[in-house]
Amino acid sequence: MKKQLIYLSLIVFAGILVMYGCSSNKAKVNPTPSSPAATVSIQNFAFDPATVTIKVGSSVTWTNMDTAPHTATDLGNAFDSGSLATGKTFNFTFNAAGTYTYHCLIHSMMKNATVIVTN
Ligand SMILES: [Cu+2]
Repeated sequence: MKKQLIYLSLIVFAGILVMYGCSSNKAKVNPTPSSPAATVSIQNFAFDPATVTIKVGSSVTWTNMDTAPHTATDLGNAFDSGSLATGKTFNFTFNAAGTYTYHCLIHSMMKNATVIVTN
């Protein structure tokens, strides 16, 4: 009986670990509905909004509103705006679903921005 209890608690513990592992990846999923297209302002050394959700085949347009140059660079190399001067825009169309995490190559604190592309 005691052995069964130990097995049971091990199984529950493993289950919690698995659930935690899965949810930690998906915790950042934005519950807002997917948009046909999205715009992101780069302002005050931040991407605003930091997360956008779009449908496959839609595009995101970034606009640099700062006086400093910025980039929008995907960590998985799906897209890279290159250096955007003040007022410049970059547009990218996402043809594959997934979560794209991007950052600014010039400013290391501008990180963890995401584009979520849904089917
Ligand atoms: Cu920057």
